[in-house]
This record gives sequence, C-alpha cells and structure tokens, in this order.
Amino acid sequence: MAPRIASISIAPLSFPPTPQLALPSPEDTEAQHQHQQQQQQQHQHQVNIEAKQKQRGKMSQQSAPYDMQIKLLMIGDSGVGKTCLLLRYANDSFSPTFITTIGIDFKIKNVDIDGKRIKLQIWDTAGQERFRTITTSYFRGAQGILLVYDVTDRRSFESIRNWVSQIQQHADVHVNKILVGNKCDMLDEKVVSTEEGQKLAKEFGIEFWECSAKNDINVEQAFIGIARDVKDRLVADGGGGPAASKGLSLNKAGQGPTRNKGCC
Ligand SMILES: Nc1nc2c(ncn2[C@@H]2O[C@H](COP(=O)(O)OP(=O)(O)OP(=O)(O)O)[C@@H](O)[C@H]2O)c(=O)[nH]1
Ligand SMILES: [Mg+2]
Repeated sequence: MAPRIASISIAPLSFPPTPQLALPSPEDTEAQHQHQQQQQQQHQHQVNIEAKQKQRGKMSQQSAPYDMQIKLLMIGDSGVGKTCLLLRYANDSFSPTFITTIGIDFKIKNVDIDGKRIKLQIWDTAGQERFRTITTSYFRGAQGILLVYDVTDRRSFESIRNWVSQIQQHADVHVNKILVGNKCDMLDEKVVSTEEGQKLAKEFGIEFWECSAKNDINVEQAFIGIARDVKDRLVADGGGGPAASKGLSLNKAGQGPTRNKGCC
C-alpha cells in the first residue's frame, strides 16, 4: 500500500552556523577554542533536547493512531545529502543550497507497511566531525540506520567503514542498517560504481540503494526498505503490537540475498 505523508509537521532545528562558530578570534588559544566549541555543542544539544521534548508533548496530543513507532537515523559524511534525502522523503522538496546540519534534526512520517500503521521518527545527524559527540549519543535509540555516501565523492564511500565501526561502538547490537549511494543523478561526476556499492552492502549483509534526492530516485524505496526490515525484526521479536498481521515477509537484513537497485 502507498505510504501516506503525516499531517504532523516538525519545525526544523537546523540553522546556518553563526560567524562566531566559524571564525574564532586570532587571540584564542587552542584550549579556549576547544572549550568554546564544547560549550556551543552542549548548548545546541540542550536546545535540541528541549525542542524534541516539546514536540513529543505536541505529538501526544495528536490523534493520529499507529501500530508501531520506528526510530531511524541517518549518518554519513557532511555533504553527502542526508538532509536532502529526508526533505525529499518527508516534504517532497529539494534545495540545491547547502546548509550544513548543526547537531541533529528530525522529522516524522506516517506510513503503512504490510498493513501496519507505522510512525517513522527519522533523525538526521550532522556529518561534520565537530558534532560527533552529540550525534553518536543518538545512535543508542536508533532501530534502523541509513548509511549514506555520495557517489561522486570516493572519500565519503571510504568513510562508510568508519561509520560502521561507530555503529558497532555506539548503537544497539540488533540495529538494522541500509547502504545508500546518493546523487546518482550526477552521472558525469560519478566515481563510485554501482558494483562497488553492491559489494560493500553484501559484505555487511545489508540492503543497498542508489538514490537521488534531487531527482527523487529510490528515496522512498530506501526509507521503506529499512523501515520494513526494522518492523519485521520487531514483529519477529514479538514487539509488533496487536495489529501485527500474519504473512509478513521476514526479510531481515543479513538474511537472503541483498536487494540492490542501481539507478544510473
Ligand atoms: N545533484 C545532487 N545534489 C544533491 C543531492 N542531494 C543533495 N545534494 C546537494 O548536496 C549538498 C549537501 O546536501 P545536504 O543534504 O545538506 O548534505 P548533508 O549530508 O545533510 O550534510 P551535513 O548536514 O553537513 O552532514 C547540497 O548542496 C545539496 O543540494 C542529489 O541527490 N543530487
Ligand atoms: Mg544535513
């Protein structure tokens, strides 16, 4: 059944970095600079948590029913297109302007998968190293993780192994994962082949999609794919709720052949 967009709209928490963040004064010592950064990160983290709590309060007043809530997390190097993928999926929009994510942001989308009403809470993390402490603190609550690289940026593809080790360190051992090669619309600049993406996904026993947030290629498939994997795992573990139907396909990550879809 076709997924339906939630009526709930979450105010984005991202905003462009202030000049003070980017341009410390020349007199700053390294220690002062680090201290300032930590303070800024802690402040941002607090702002995010408060916004999240406020939003949770709002959401609990909404009447939209659901059978299951699933928390997804998007990770990958800065600039690979995590935010654009989420905006494409949740809002069906795209902007060519790069506004780097500060800390963490999230959106909600209600979908129907195999007859189950699922509320997806999708967390979009900042790829920049300076936010790593904050972003990894959100790994623990994730049930599914989208590992995103940019098919025009080999370094972002090579970083995937580092991201996987971050998952091993910080996330739940049972977390489902999916590999996403974004910007597949940029055929002329593509440097990571579809086969390389497939091979890496196969090595990790996870699903793989080449996507384009810009041209809306395979975006929904990727989000639904990981959501279905999580849902199937929770149902198999007995956590699927009363509406868990029979005949759900137990296509868990790591079981059976990896589903790949090259788009370009
Ligand atoms: N051509 C093309 N450009 C894209 C695509 N997705 C994202 N971009 C561009 O890539 C840049 C970075 O996108 P973001 O979504 O902000 O990247 P991000 O991964 O969220 O980056 P951080 O927030 O810093 O971690 C922007 O200029 C986007 O317009 C895509 O599918 N195709
Ligand atoms: Mg972003």
